[in-house]
Amino acid sequence: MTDNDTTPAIDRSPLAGRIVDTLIHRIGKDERAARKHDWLAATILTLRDEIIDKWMASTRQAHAAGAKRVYYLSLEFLIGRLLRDALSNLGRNAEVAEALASLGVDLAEIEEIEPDAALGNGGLGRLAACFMESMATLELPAYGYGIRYVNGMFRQRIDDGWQVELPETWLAHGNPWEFERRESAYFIGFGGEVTGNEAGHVHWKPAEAVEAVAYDTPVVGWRGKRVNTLRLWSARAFDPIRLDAFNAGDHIGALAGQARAESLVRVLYPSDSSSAGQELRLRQEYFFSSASIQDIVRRHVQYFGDIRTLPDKAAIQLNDTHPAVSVAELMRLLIDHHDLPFEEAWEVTRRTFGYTNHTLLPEALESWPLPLFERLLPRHMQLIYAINGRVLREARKSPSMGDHSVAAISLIDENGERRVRMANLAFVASHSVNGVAALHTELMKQTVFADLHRLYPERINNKTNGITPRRWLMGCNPALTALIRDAIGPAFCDDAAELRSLDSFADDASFRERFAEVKRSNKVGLSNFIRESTGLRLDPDALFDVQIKRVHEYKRQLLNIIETVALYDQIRSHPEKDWTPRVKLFAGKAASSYHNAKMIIKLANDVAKRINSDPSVGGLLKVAFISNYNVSLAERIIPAADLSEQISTAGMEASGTGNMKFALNGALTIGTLDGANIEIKDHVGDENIVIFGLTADEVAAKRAGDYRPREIIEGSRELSQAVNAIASGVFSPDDPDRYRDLMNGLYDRDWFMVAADFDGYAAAQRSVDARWADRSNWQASAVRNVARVGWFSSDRTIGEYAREIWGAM
Ligand code: 26W
Repeated sequence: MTDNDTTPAIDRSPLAGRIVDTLIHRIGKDERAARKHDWLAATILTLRDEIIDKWMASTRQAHAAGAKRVYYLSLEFLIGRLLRDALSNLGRNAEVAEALASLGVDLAEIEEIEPDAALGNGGLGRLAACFMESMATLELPAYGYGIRYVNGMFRQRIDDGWQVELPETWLAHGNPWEFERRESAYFIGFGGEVTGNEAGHVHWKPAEAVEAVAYDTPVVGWRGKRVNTLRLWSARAFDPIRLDAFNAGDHIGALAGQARAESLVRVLYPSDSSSAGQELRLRQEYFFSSASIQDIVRRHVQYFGDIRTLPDKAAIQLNDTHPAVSVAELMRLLIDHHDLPFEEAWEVTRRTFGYTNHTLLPEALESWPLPLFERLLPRHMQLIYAINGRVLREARKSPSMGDHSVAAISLIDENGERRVRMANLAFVASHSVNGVAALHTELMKQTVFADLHRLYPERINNKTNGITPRRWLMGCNPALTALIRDAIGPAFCDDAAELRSLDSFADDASFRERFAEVKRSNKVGLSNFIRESTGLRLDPDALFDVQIKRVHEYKRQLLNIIETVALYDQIRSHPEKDWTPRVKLFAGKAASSYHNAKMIIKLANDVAKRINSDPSVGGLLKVAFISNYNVSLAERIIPAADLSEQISTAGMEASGTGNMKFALNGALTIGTLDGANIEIKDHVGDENIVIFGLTADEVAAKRAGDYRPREIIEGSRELSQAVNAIASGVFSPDDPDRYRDLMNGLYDRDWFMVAADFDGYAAAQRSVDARWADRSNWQASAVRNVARVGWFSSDRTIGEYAREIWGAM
């Protein structure tokens, strides 16, 4: 920071004056003592003061209009950093940068130290964040509800190639964006017993309870037209300290209640491999569901008086089944607190809820052991039995429902240990059940929800995911945004479909030239970042081939790594050939209890180490694993990508949203016919995407038949050499057997069909090399990708939800 004594206060803009005022009076520092974090906080607080007026106006407007409100319930909100988004949505970027510069502060530098709000795992959480921004942009009165995790998603460090999980301390410097709402607090009970009186009134007397306290963060829509609220719940004990125990000398035990309450909001998805972990997860789900439903009901009654009109004035969307217990909670409030008869309560509930499914993976379909559920939520268990009775009676009336179908529809899984099926609960209690891409929605109908779909054929619908172009183009790629604006004007900033006008520029050599320059400078920026953080030097003229996402076997990072090994082998055997210089970039976290995913991370690092230090491949191939993948890292990497890896086993990726972000930033996709890749192909055209591999039907047929991966591996020279090299320790000389099991998994079972798709993938990669050689053609395809993926804006998606599910537009 500069020596401020020489800056005459008189030259300061009013905005600069306000920032300094905030620094002094709210942070308690003067300009000399202020450090970057203080300037960041002062800037955010100053901006927040301005946002508050719009925020209140938005609330008043919705109230005056008697508008229907949308409630988006999600256990994850991966919102990342907020300052840049807020500044650009308010159109205040230049002004704030100037004010800060006059104070000797660099806006870009303080933006860079804002911590990522990493309150999510991956796609589902980031989708919730994009949706929040689009709902504000489309001026829908909407609230997001979730948990204010103190630590959120773990921070990933790579130690000698291994993933190490560290707590993310995003709140360490406080959170200037949020408002604590001490007045919005709710009682959340657990356990205890249920009694009934002669009048038929049921009473639940919980054995323990915590208080849910709201923290509100403003969400600013594009052009600041509307500001919505993201309301995250924290937990506190009713008795922060038991004085009797404390005075008796039990100083730790006296604080146990508070510690217990806080454990509820400590981390995102504590490992669910132990039953203690499982119970905590169910407690989290009920905690935030109950607080949110109580809040929604309170607001409705306050504004509209009669709880029976709830469905006309509120739409509640369940982001996957994590908040599905909300269904039983609303039923409980309607019946036990508002005296509605069961049938009427059920009608209100069904008209209010919608459910979005995000995965068909059986291990990700939530179900709770019945004894656990009953012990923790005895009243909700009764209501679930009652709902189940009603649904099963209805099912039995339908002639097409045999015993098998009725059992599949039941909310209780009776196979083995009895469990409560949350997806079935969410399905029967919603008027709309949607998938997140066309293929995914079809597969929902054919597989997990086949019987429910026959009983309620109108219910399942598709809403293909989208991404907000404010963050994923204008925010992360200002150079490309400026170039597009020069070419086609600013209309695309308000309507991403307008990007279409860029299409003809694909044929304009001078535009392609400038487009290529933007990409190159983004690649230089990323290379510098990687050099600073890992020491690795990259050639910005090489093809940047990128796979960044959660590490999971179905996403097949392993396919990419094995192909990298095969390519390495070929370059070494034929150094004389005209190889395309490539950089393979990986980033992603593995769930802490997911052994194979962690081995895949280690393998990527081992392969990188060997290849990067082998002089015989020269500069032709480099591999990097970048640690701690999060939203901010994605914003840095995506604008610099040439090739986007979307190579999941067909039928397994519900949609993918990274695929959309890359295409919007001018990367070509190499991918399978899975999730939204299929729709991206339809939009960009077959000639502007590289598709390979089995289709979802073919995968299903192979799994049902006799798939023999060993024969396939042995039949492919390239594949068997790569797999054998990995299995025999070529990349792990310090522990030659390290990858034995991982590779044997491919020989013996290969559930994710890496072997079946390998040759197709390798051939597709060589066709990428050939395309890359014709650089102007490549650039033309890249431009067409940008021009043709405007449809994947989350504004389009939210418009569809609002009209077709929420009745709110
Ligand atoms: C056990 C609970 C559980 C299960 C799965 C928690 C979290 C998950 C995933 C992380 C859910 C998820 O992120 N799904 C992704 O949702 C995106 C948004 O719809 C899709 O684009 C991705 O294909 C899907 O994997």
